[in-house]
Amino acid sequence: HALHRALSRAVERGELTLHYQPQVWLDHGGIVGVEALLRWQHPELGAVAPAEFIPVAEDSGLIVSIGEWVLQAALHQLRRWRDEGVPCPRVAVNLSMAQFRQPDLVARVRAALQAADVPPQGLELELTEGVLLHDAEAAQATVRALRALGVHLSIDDFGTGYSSLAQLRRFAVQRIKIDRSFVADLPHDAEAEAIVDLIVMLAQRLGLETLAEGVEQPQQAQALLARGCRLAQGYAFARPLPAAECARWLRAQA
Ligand code: G
Ligand code: G
Ligand code: MN
Ligand code: NA
Repeated sequence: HALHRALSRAVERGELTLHYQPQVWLDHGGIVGVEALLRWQHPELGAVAPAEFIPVAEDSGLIVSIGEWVLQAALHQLRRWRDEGVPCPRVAVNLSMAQFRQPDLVARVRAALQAADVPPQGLELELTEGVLLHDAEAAQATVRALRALGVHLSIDDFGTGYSSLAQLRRFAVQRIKIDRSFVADLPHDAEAEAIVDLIVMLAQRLGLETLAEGVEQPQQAQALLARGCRLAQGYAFARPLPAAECARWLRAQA
């Protein structure tokens, strides 16, 4: 597979970069953190979309080494921002299933935090619902160990996967990210409203925060806040931005 061959060299050739998308409090606009999102610029292919290359990386196992690079790069960026006085409490990193299942994941995360000199509270790991389904015993142990280390955990794309409500109770994450497909149909679609209501209510009862993804319009932000969702991310606030632009955005907000 040509894409796979190209991707396998992307890290060493420095073709991967991270963009950062701010996450904000809906009520007062304060900054919660940023999500690190991979970008790949290939010399001949140009910009390859994550939707195209992440599945290739996942199927081939390359996601483990790429994900390790993402973790280190995101934490070093946060370190630089802190040194420069850029206000950013936390960076969120997407963790794929294969990474989550590495036996030495917790040690790797601890080492990456130490290498970047970032406290565990400065890192959030975004898990997918699939992570919770597979080998529930081992997954619970990993989640507990990560929490004990002090990193924040969230469930990404919530509502699109197959996890049951019972799984949420067993896994000690702090936050649910409401998938943008539900947010897209707010505020006037009764079914989308019902689903968002259900997720927010469930989260509140379990003591979890909710963050809405893909908020593009102020009316969506208002509808979410009215329904008890306090955190958001989306084009209404900022697109995923190159580090320098994100730093300017963060400074301007503070
Ligand atoms: O960045 P959007 O712009 O297109 O990202 C598309 C998809 O790629 C999202 O589902 C996102 O979770 C995933 N993605 C982006 N960056 C990373 C990453 O560093 N690791 C993993 N595993 N997935 C990522
Ligand atoms: O990891 P996750 O699946 O949450 O990835 C976030 C994805 O959502 C990225 O592809 C990012 O570019 C995209 N995204 C971020 N904000 C918006 C938005 O307001 N609208 C839409 N349609 N996509 C968004
Ligand atoms: Mn994500
Ligand atoms: Na998502």
